[in-house]
Amino acid sequence: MRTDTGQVINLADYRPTDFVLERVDLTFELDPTETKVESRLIFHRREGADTKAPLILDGDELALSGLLFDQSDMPANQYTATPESLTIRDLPETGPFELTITTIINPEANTQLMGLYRTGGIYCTQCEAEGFRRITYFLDRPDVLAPYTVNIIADKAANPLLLSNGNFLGGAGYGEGKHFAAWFDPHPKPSYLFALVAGDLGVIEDSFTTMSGRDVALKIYVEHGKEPRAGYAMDALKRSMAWDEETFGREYDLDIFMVVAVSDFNMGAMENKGLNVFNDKYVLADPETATDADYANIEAIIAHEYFHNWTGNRITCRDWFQLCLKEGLTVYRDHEFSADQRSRPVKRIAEVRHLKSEQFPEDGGPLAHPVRPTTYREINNFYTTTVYEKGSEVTRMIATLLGKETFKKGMDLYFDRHDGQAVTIEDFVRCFEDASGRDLAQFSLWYHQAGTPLVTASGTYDAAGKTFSLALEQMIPSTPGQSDKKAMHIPLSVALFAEDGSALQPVSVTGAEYTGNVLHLTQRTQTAVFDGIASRPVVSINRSFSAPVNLHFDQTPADLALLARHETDHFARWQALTDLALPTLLGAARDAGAGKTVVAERTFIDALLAAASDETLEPAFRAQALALPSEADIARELGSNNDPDAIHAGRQAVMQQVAAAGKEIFAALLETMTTPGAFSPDAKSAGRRALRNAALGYLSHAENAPVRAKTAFDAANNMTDLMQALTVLAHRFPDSNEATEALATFLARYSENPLVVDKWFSVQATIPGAATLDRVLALLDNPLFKRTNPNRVRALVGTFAFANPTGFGRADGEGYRFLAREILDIDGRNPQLAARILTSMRSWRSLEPIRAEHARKALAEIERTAGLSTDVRDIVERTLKG
Ligand code: B3K
Ligand code: ZN
Repeated sequence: MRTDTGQVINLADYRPTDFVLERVDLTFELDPTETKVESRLIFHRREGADTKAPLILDGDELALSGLLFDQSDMPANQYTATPESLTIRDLPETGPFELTITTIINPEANTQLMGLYRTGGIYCTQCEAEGFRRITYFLDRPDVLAPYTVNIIADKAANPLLLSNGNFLGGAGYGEGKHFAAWFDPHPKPSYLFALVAGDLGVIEDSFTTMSGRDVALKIYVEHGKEPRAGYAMDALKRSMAWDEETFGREYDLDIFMVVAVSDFNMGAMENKGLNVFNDKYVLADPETATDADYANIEAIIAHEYFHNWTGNRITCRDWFQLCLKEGLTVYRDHEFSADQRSRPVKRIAEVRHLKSEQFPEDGGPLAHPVRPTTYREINNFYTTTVYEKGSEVTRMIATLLGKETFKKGMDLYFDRHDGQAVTIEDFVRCFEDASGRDLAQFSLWYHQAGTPLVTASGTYDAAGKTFSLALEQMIPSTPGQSDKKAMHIPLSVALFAEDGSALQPVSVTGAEYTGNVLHLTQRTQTAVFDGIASRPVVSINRSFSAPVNLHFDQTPADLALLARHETDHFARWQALTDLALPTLLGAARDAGAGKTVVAERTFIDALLAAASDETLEPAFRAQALALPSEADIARELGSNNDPDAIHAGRQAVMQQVAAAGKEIFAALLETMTTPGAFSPDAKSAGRRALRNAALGYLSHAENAPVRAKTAFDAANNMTDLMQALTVLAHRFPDSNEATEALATFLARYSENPLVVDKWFSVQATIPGAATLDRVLALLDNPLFKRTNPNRVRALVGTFAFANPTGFGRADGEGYRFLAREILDIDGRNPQLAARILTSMRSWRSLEPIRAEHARKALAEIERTAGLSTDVRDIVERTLKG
């Protein structure tokens, strides 16, 4: 493990390499514990570079076993090799030269899952961000692009499959029991996109004919026997390829596109050129084992990795500070894809829920950083929701500001101008400035200023003058390292409605630019005056969540109820329902904390039930409406002095009252929202299941008995229904025989399927209440708990810490101490995984003082430990400091 070196990398220090890499020729002789890697590199000194500068190649835990210069041994006094670097001096001032570097690595011992490692008997690589340097000494940075040839030699029986990036050149037998394969990737790429996979896997095959008529072979590799479960991923892949041609004019550029699913993987998936490697959780699905959410995730992630081929691979990042250049943009592209494949407003609601529950707390806590950071200690800690999801929102705002057509022009210009290059956010933004003629300097602050802006709005109506004035003020909270913030360019989609729900169109708007319903807030305070408004308007602000801001706008419950019923933007209807729910939920948390009776506001209950039973609305939307803001949402809105038990009790009491008032509606939904016929994962059917399952959840509150959920558990014929029934049983009635039996039945039925076993761990890790910690401790000793498998660790330890506020956050602090022990244990094997799970502590300062002190001590315990990885040290120090 690489322990912390304390080294800080700054954007301001960026400079190009002294040497230009022309081509890469790699030969792997695979062996589980002694893989030989021979790397032939052709370089020349960059024009204008220091003629004496040495070549310094990166390494990580490497040992050099051979070094040739133009095929002859390199004199020992001309180089220095350490595990972290290889420095070569006295290299030619001009002209190309060749280096041949040999290293021996041990894939079996690689528990970090970075570089070349083994999973389930398969050789597999993960090189982003800095994993390639664990394979061979290299200029391991994204602005060093070259074409790669890869030769793989391995035992034939154990590794019938030998895969790498690009197109297959050929293969043949190679000595006793061995064979080899050669691959060539003509598209210059950075090392982080390198991939190699070898082993014995099953495959499903298909093909895609591109817009210019080229046939591309499509292959998805999975463990033998799991082939039928890869069909949905293949379908999603073909839809993604067609969509990128239709929407962005982007055509695939190799003869083959491969996806390999592996079970030990640190994240979701990886966009290696032509050879995507996936966590099998985001490939494998069938009705019996995957939920509707799993299907939606597979579709989104298959699309995301495929879309990277243009946004990330063909055009890549100059340095890792530019990560959002590829990630924010590619998330935007996959969001748009899913919106087109499914229901746009429902997709938008899901995106905003995710943004608010994951990114807003990050932006409001000690780990806050700009979408384009300027400094880091460990780049792996910057694959965050800020870079990804806020980065996507920033791209979306560009589209909103410019309009669809001009945005498309800007994207076309970006693809034309920068294909084959490693570029910056400034290069990206300039394309939109050039395409639109608009100055985006102020807008660019979205990349540079951290913190979620707070927009405060207030309206006044002048009946005599028929004018409506909307006063707006923006405030950007201070964040670690950034206290003075400038006013930002915030695009707010605004519409006015009359009391009867009809739209009110202003004759003119002064005080702010207002184009196509978008009001441009560019100053700290600004008042927009809408002329020609015949009656008092009900105002809808930030429709479709046009800007990722917190909005304070005092609206009466009656006005919100009107928007919930009449807004033409369905996202805004959901927002109005949420705004109606929040005061009740916040009040309920306070009342429950003070031992007072909780009373839910009637307008809110009526509006919620009206939406739930409105048959003109799609079921998926109605299900979203019924899913009240989560306990984490309530904590975020309360902001400080949070008591998770009070928040939970208050929310449960509100659920109870909604359930009592809507009992008949929920019973009817349970009867009618069925999905007859064969199972289909399509969005419509999934929406019906979601609504029916929401009703089942409420009925468990109305009836306060496990009977109905048990019946649903027994009757379920798909994983979505089965999981919801199991969740209701385990969470609402954890001590009942029904819950115990259902958990046992579930495990007995699926113990051979690791992805379903993960669900079994997670559903128990999220049972509310202090007692769950004991259950989690017992589960750690369960023979099915595999510490080396990231999905399993996330399913139990991660889910407990991230998604169980009352269990993890129990008042005596035992949950935090448990996490500290686990983090230290995980860090010894897999620093990236440990650091990621540790971010669950990021909101510790907003806890009530006793819990906050327990949390701080647990963090300090980690901080004090010697030998921490860079990853964990970086997170723990920032979490304590910020
Ligand atoms: N680019 C990868 C993430 C790599 C994470 C490295 N720690 C997956 C993706 O965003 O598509
Ligand atoms: Zn990505």
